Amino acid sequence: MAAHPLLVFTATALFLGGLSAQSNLLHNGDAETGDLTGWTDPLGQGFGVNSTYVHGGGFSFHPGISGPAGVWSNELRQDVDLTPLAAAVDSGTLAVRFRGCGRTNENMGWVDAGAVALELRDAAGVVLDAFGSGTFAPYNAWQTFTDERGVPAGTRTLRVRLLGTRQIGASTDCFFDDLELSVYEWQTLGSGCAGPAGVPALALASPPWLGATYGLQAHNLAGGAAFLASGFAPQSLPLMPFGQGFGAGCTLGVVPAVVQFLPQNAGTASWSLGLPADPGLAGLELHSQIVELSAASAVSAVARAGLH
Ligand SMILES: [Ca+2]
Ligand SMILES: [Ca+2]
Repeated sequence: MAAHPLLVFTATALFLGGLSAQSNLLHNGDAETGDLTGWTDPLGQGFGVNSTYVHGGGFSFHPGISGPAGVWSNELRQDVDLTPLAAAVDSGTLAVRFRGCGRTNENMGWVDAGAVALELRDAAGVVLDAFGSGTFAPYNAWQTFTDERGVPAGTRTLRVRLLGTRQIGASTDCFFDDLELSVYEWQTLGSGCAGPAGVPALALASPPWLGATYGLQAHNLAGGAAFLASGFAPQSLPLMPFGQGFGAGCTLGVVPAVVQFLPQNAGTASWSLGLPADPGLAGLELHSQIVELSAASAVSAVARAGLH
């Protein structure tokens, strides 16, 4: 039987739940220290916490009574240093999610506008990308927001800004609570090992956030029996000695802890894993690799994804 040209494709998905094993990169994002610990007031125009309008726990952030009566702006800011993740940032494999709650109060047509912003800044302070919530509305009720985006190469600081503006009166009545900033990294690594359907590819179907479902999709499979091996450690084990038609360039890239059969549909296969919302898992690296076997054609393909 003629040997088929076989290539092993490796791909790695990396997940970073946080710096120093935290899933939330923000300090005191929920105001539950009862003060402004972790935050700064760059304008010096006043900001504090309150326990009257709270989304979770006992406190939220609130500009409140500050400055002279009339038009006034307030800001509370926190910078997160991404320097420890510079390699991932500059390889273009890091993504960030910013989420939380905000509330704009309105009285007799006067709006105390609350909004948040996320700025992705380089080492010189240049804003490379940004998210803005706009004024939280409808008024007088908590609103939730979520933003997800890739982190541009060169980003070194994530700046979170809580913004309040009043038109009249002596108190800026907008509120912020349960703010969370998280990152993950995902990437494919290595070269592929082609079977009759070409070089298999792995794509990220859903991001590996703690408390969410991490999903992968494999393409270019050849209709053989596909298995996904998952584990926490990489390796480089040549597969050719095991037979099954594996070529010389085929390696097993993960130390398997779990192996699952994956049904195929027209050359694609999906895999997913629910990740517990356990901050202790932050920084965990998960490697996954698809191995395709076919007794008839001895087709094999291997892919690897990881969670880091
Ligand atoms: Ca709170
Ligand atoms: Ca007011």
